Amino acid sequence: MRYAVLVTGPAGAGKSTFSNALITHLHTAKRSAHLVNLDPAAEADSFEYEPAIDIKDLISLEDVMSELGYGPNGGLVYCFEYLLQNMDWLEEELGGYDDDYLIIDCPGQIELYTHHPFLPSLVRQLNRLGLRTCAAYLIESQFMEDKYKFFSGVLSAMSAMVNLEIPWINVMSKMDLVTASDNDAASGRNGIRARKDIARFLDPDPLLLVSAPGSREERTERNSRFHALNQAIVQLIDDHPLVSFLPLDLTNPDSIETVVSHIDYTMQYGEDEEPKEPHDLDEGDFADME
Ligand SMILES: Nc1nc2c(ncn2[C@@H]2O[C@H](COP(=O)(O)OP(=O)(O)OP(=O)(O)O)[C@@H](O)[C@H]2O)c(=O)[nH]1
Ligand SMILES: [Mg+2]
Repeated sequence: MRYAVLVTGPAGAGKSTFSNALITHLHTAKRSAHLVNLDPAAEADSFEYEPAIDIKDLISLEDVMSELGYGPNGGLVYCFEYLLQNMDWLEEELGGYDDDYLIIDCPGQIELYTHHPFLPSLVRQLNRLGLRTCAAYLIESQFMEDKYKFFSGVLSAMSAMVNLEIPWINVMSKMDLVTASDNDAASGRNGIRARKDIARFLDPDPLLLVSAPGSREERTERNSRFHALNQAIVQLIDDHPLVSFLPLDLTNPDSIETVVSHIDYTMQYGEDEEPKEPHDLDEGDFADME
């Protein structure tokens, strides 16, 4: 069985860094994992691991911009559409990987996750080719700085989930930039939070996060229409409680392990594997006991 993890999320969320960390972690656990780069704008020297499959071997943003005269955003959309029209290339590239774990590092253009047909088509193709696929959607811990920013992150995760309809986990990345301890203020670039405040964002109850009706916060909000809009959005999120986040702190191996075990579970990794027969013991196996 082949497995694919789509590492998704907005620009700069830490997708490429997480993809590399995931591969290092899987290799340490003696598991076979390969990087697939789907970002036609990625710099060649930005990868710690050489991508086993690289969209830039099919088409690169640089070529599209210089040869077809596209700007950077139109050029990216052109690259994705080109890949969709050349799926046999991807099929051929994937052909060499059996029983492998492919980490697919996706680009950060938000339109890919909201309305563009690229990722849903890609997922259909991967399913057709028999790959068991799940997605990890990353938003970074600075989204916890402010509840309105946070709700926009939750909405982007929801729309991406609804768009793709595959097993899914949401990850709050760069948790090393948030610290729960007053004694370690230097490490908390994105602010110091009490543990319970962090927990409120990771498993959010939106109605509790938003300012209560009649509260001082609500009364001092300059624009009551802004407040009403927020209430409506929060109610929507509350009515569809799809989103909670796993914290990811790349400086802590236990944190990566927890995220990996959720990905494995989500994809039912190893469920179809035949149990390995123990080899017959012979005298050599007892040599060091003598
Ligand atoms: N402190 C900290 N910085 C991180 C972490 N992950 C990524 N970064 C930094 O965040 C920036 C963006 O990281 P990338 O991994 O390139 O993010 P990306 O999502 O692949 O970005 P795009 O592909 O451009 O959308 C880089 O400067 C990284 O060094 C993290 O866990 N902690
Ligand atoms: Mg990247």
